[in-house]
Amino acid sequence: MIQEKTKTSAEFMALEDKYGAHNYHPLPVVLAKGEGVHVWDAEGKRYYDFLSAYSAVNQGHCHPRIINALQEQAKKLTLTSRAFYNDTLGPYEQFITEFFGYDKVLPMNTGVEGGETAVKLCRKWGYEVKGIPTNQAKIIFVTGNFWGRTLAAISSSCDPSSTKGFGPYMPGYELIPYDDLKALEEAVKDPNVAGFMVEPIQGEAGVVVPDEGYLRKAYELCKANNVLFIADEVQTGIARTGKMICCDHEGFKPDILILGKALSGGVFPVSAALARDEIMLCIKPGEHGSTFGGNPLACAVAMEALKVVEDEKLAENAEKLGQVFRDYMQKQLVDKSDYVTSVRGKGLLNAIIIDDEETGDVAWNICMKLRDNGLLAKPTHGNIIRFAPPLVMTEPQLLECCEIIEKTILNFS
Ligand code: IF1
Repeated sequence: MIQEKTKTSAEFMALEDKYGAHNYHPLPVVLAKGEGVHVWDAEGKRYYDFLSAYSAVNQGHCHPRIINALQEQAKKLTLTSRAFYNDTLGPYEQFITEFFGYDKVLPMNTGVEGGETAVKLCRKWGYEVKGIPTNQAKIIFVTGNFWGRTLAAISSSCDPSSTKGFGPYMPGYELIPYDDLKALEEAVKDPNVAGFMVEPIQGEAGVVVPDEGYLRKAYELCKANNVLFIADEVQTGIARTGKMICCDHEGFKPDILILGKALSGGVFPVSAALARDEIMLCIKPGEHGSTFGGNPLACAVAMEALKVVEDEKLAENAEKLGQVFRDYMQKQLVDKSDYVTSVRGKGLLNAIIIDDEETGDVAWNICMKLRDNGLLAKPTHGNIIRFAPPLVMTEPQLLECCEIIEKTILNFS
């Protein structure tokens, strides 16, 4: 049998262009292998991964313990559907609810399904517990939010690239500015408001960090007005910002916690909505779910992925290395480069802001040069470059990456 010649990166990109929907504009690099903080392209060139699949690979690519959990479970039972019980879902539900301190979990697959679950739980609670008149429930979102691509998710977006051409939109949503307690204080006075859904740090918007205390005060305003505080921790959760969930920085527990991405270490789509019984039991048998939600493979992978985060102290590492990263960027780039106006973030969710009003593609070209220099990152919203490496990175590796970023930008023209 003639050995098929391995394709070049160009050939792989051509295949995607010819046979795949054009719903992305990827950086031109074709990845073929991942291990820990590194990925390799089709020609065998190694890179540091500074995107971590948008914070889904916090535990590092192909973590051996998580891969092993996947392989072992895959040999036994992968999917039963929820038509029957199975021997992994209950132990997983006990594990994850004890891990995060909630009564119950509703297991789903993608982050946006976690968000949809939270919206449905919140509305149902609004009618059955708060006593909002039928179909009058409102949920408050903030400008700059991003929680996925479904029609329910984009209905809360104010970004034309998410909304244009997909109307009509879901009713019952209200938008207020992010990091604006006055606006929230006004909005929650409406007796028909059932919930407030917010990202503790806005990822897609460009790693927008609210003022210290905003989240805690927002939570207190919700509490005082019998409104559910819903934390979308799909991107900020699972140790990314230096705590297990980002709300831990301000010492309160969201009424509904949405997790996804690194809940599986990037090995399998696993998401979850966690809540206390008063909220969770508003959804009755047959009112919500999904074919793959809580499947045995997902349960085995997610349990091991969470154990890895705890055993390897990834939150502590993210807290420590995040400070090193921001200090380095401030000293070597913000203070020295005409291109970089600021650095911001928490833990290992950070971004630098590129001053490129005139061209609009400086950030992209910097990312192309970073790729040439062996580090992968991608801009968001034009002039913001997000830097989010796997949380298993060591300090020497981080410093090596800081030098790559510094050299690339200081030599950029
Ligand atoms: C893409 C963005 C990041 C999320 C938050 C829910 C979801 C996401 C805070 C939905 C998903 C992903 C989507 C992915 C790229 C990535 C992304 F650029 F799109 F916005 F991270 F910032 N809540 N974010 O960030 O989770 O359904 O995707 O599993 O669509 O390209 P999902």
